[in-house]
Amino acid sequence: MRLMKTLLACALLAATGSAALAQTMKAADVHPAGYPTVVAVENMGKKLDAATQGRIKFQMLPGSVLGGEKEMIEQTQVGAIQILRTSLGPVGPVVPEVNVFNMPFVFRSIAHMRAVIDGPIGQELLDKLSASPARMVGLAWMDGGSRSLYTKKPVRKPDDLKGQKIRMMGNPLFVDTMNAMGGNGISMGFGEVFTALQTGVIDGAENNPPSLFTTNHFKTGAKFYTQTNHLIIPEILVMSKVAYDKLSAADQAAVKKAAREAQLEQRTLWDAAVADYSTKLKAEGVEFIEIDSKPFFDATAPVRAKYGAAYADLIKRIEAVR
Ligand code: GTR
Repeated sequence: MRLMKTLLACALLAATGSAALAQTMKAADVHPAGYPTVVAVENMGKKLDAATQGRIKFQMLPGSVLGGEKEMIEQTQVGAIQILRTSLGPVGPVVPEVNVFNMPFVFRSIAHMRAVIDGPIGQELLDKLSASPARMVGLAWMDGGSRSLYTKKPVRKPDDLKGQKIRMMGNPLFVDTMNAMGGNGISMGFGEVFTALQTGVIDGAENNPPSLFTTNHFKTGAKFYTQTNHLIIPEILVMSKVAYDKLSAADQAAVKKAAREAQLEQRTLWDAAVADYSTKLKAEGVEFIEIDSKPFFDATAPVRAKYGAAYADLIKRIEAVR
């Protein structure tokens, strides 16, 4: 009887103990509800809730409610956001080691990028981010497709970009990329692009079909979508180190497992979204201009030389991935 009572007391203590450690994590994304990254992270939260008996839950905050990516990265670093899905682009200025994936034409194709992020190099880069002083833990990669130019005047070759101000994500590497491609790169947050296009502060931008559609940027007259595919940048899912360090080893492992599953689930959602939004963009009158991207590849060689020097061996390994 006494033993029973002691066991019961222990069980009760364990239950209240774990309840006290329960964390509702703010999960943030610039994209709206329903976007592939948002859905995959929501599903990850549901799985974690079940796997940890409610110790870990996600509160999804989509649609830039907590700011642009630069601001959200800062909030994640200090622990105000616990889970962040962001493009790797704006992470580059904080963790320079990841810039290798941000270089123009570093991946031959989306299939090549996927093979790299799914394999040892992908894991190495997540680990480098986690080991950096940035106070973020790299959990998983997601697909951001490939980025192409959209402008108000058709562009077919680097010369057509002369004098055109093109919005790029906040990272000097991208401004250099656009300048090398023939235009004038302007660094700006995602949330400012619509008004900047509308008022003529910029003449164009670059992104994948789901982002071009959901932001309505094409409604500003930027309806020539030139298939340059100059940047294939993976998205990254990170956790604030502040939150991660509070978890037990078992819960940390559960988070990493669920994140890896989210990486693969998002890919399926992504492929469907690209097909769906490309059809919708065409129906809205967006002209997809097929081009030979070689002149843009050649024009950006100095950017790869400048930024790639620091990762020469890694780039050779990336190229060797089939
Ligand atoms: C999207 C990406 C976002 C954001 C945006 C941008 O493709 O998913 O994370 O980086 O591009 O251009 O700022």
